[in-house]
Amino acid sequence: MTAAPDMPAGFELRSYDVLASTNDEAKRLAAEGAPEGTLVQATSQSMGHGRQGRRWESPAGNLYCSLILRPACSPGEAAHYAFIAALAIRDAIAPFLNADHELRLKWPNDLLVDGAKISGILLESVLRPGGGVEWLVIGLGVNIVSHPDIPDIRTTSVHAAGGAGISPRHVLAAFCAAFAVWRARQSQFGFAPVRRAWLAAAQDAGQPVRIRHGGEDMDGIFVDLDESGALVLELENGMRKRIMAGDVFPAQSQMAHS
Ligand code: BT5
Repeated sequence: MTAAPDMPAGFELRSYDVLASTNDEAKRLAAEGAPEGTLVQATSQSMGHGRQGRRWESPAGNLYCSLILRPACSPGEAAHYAFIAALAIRDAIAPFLNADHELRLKWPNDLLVDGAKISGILLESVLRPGGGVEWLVIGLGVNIVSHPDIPDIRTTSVHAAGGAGISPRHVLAAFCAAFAVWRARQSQFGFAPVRRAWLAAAQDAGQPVRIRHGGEDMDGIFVDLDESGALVLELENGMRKRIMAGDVFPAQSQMAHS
């Protein structure tokens, strides 16, 4: 394996052996004033987490990292960073996968290879008293050498999909480079190019899906991603509903959470 690459300009890496959660450490550092571009990476996590306190399995060998940003934006615009991060992870790992694998983006925050989860993203932010974003932490979990056995969901890793020999540090450096490119596009042209690229790679776009949120299910066609990052669901009666949070399942599938 080649030497660990440096991070691109604008990113400052802090590496740890074991952390409870890189997001928790990044939030602590952000509250203490750590600058934009700080990256917190751990070899493994003892209490890695996803949305709603779900557990993120975090054995050594995979990528666990959190990026601190201080964007001058509204909370609504901050949500765009989940899509920018997903595209950047896609760009970072896609060149290493065998061509016969299909890498898709799942609303709002997952990456799937042939339908199996390879990565999850967790955005956490704190607002200023005036309402703007004080800081934003983007947590990335990418399965590189291993993937957990989890009842009801399929998982995979970069190695399982053909990318042997790639280290977490290589994936992180590639992520940072791609993230900078997508962020520059967004600041120049707004959310439109990110939205278009994300939709073109989205799992289940244009398909019948079931959305599960807060114990309730809603069925419809996944017709769009709107300017705020909401999934637009067309119901049977033709009405369109904006979904801000929840889990998406293909219609008529075995439905566990994602
Ligand atoms: C996510 O949550 O997918 C976001 C995960 C973010 C993890 C990163 S790691 C670095 C940083 N520090 C943290 O503490 N977190 C972030 P969600 O959509 O809620 O999905 C969680 C679900 O994914 C779990 O309930 C499992 O079903 C599944 N899962 C857990 N570990 C997994 C893994 N390693 N690979 C694939 N799926 C996993």
